[in-house]
Amino acid sequence: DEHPDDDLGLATKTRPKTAKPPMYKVMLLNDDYTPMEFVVMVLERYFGISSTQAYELMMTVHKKGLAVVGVFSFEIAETKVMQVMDAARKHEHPLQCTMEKE
Ligand code: TYC
Repeated sequence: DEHPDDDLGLATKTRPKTAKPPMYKVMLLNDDYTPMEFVVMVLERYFGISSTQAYELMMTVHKKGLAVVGVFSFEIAETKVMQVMDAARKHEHPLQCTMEKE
């Protein structure tokens, strides 16, 4: 049986105490030289973003200086950064892609 003072009826939220892995934001940085079409291609190819969304996101980076293009586990984020940096290097574009813990 329930003692009258036991439950004040306040809604509380508890989180199951499971280890949740840290997530990493992958960001694209603006520069003056990388062609817009190349950035759009990178977003489509390596981040699976549709061409219209990729164009919008590229323009956000172009205007704001940088934008988060995705959030991933460490290993996936690291791979995305490497793929973008490799493609930029291969085409001799100064495009920069970085990751940061959320
Ligand atoms: N600023 C570049 C231009 O005018 C385009 C660009 C967009 C470059 C996004 C990098 O992450 C970038 N050609």
